[in-house]
Amino acid sequence: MYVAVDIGASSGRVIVGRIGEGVAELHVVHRFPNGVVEHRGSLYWDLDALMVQVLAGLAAAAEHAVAASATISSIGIDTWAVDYGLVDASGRLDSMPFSYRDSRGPAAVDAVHDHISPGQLYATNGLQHLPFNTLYQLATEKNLAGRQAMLIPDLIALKLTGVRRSEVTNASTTGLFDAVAGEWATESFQALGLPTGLFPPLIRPGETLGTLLPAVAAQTGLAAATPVVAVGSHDTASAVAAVPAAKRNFAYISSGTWSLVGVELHAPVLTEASRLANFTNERGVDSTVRYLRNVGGLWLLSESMRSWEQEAADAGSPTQHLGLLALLAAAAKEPTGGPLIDVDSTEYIAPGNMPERIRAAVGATGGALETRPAAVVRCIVESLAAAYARTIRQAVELSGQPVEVIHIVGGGSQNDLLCQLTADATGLPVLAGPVEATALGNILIQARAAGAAPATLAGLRSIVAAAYPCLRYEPAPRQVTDAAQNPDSLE
Ligand code: ADP
Ligand code: LRH
Repeated sequence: MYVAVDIGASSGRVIVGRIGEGVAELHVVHRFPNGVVEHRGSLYWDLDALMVQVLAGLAAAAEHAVAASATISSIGIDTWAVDYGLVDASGRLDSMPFSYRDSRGPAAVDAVHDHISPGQLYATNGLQHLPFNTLYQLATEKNLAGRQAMLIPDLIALKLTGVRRSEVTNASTTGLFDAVAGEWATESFQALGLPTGLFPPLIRPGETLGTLLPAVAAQTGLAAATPVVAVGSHDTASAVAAVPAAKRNFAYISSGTWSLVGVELHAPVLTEASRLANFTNERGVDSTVRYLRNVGGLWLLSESMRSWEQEAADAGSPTQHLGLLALLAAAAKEPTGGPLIDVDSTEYIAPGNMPERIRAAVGATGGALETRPAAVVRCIVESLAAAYARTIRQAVELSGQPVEVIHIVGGGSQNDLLCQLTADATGLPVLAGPVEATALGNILIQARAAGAAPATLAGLRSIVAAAYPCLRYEPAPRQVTDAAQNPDSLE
């Protein structure tokens, strides 16, 4: 049995998995919420609280294994990208890690670009410009002397094993990684005045990081010799590894807090057109390139729900708000063709008052959006589907990779309305699921490292396809003139 620690920006889980021929059995042993915490006007992740949950999850995994008369072969860790903590020589954290939703990254963008232009940066790192990319956050640090920067999954791994490494798929989201060489971009560190040893050395998915510290083993009931294996520690890299694609010509959407929309390539696309379209070349498992865009995600919906819940609580009727499924059902009954927003806009990154911001954005383009939650949810979901379609079309044009089918994985794959509207907007079939693709990708890489799963990504994906049949959404028939301009495959 393998254990996946998988923490997204809105929730985390610890999952135990068993892999066999055509078998990928998952058992969620621990689930917990995640979210930014505000402290003196800044936004952070409460790593101590997350570690409490990770340890509780590992203890639950140990109990599960005992009950099943099995042993835990290894542990893999993945989380959201970009963010890091600074540790001193003893491994102690300076402060809670900042969240990418904090305003400090955007504030440092111009200063970084004074040292390296956006064009120079893209030529090396091939990374989508997001104002919260690690390099902008690092530019705000006052004291890096004697400190090492550790990305969140690497930080959790450090706390479990005492070993410091930087997993390569997540390193590729820092802006300080060479997309062609697959190594740290030493010259970028130098140009920005950052110590070249700021991050620990790289480790690749499938390599063993270390074994549990005795204290961790004692606290969780796991064996002290249990290895922690590097997986695609960037959650999106693990999710893409587990996309159950049967053929080469697919696009994927990892749909959760964010939507990561793109194709898999074997070499980065570093053209000016790609930079201007703001596509990223993140590193995937097995040195693949995740050629994608970070498109706005279901954060727009969860954050809107948080506002409505708050409003209901303030009005003294905390139960008078609709839950997710009821909201989506109500939104499905709303008419098509209402106002759309640009879900990619950076104005939605920060928390707070989401429905008002959405209505203001619609208003700013001359439209009007009702305050009814169903209308707002319809606007969000339809805008997401439109952005998915636009992004896939661009990915095909910029990379030359044809697309015949779209796989949606992650929490958003359960959203019927989103899946159907995506099929309609793209004119392509959508295959939805699995929900827990990220944990599956995490576990499959561990199983392969143990010699218990196929060597190729295609082989790993065929296990997922056999174990988790997708739900298929066909695009609504288009009018004849429209259909003629939208052939079955995008090439
Ligand atoms: P992350 O890993 O980024 O935290 P997830 O992949 O867990 O995100 O996806 C979370 C999102 O999935 C939620 O914001 C919600 O919109 C959606 N979701 C979760 N459960 C369901 C469901 N039963 N039906 C439709 N959507 C769902
Ligand atoms: C998704 C994700 C995404 C990043 C964002 C910060 O969870 O890792 O790939 O762009 O979080």
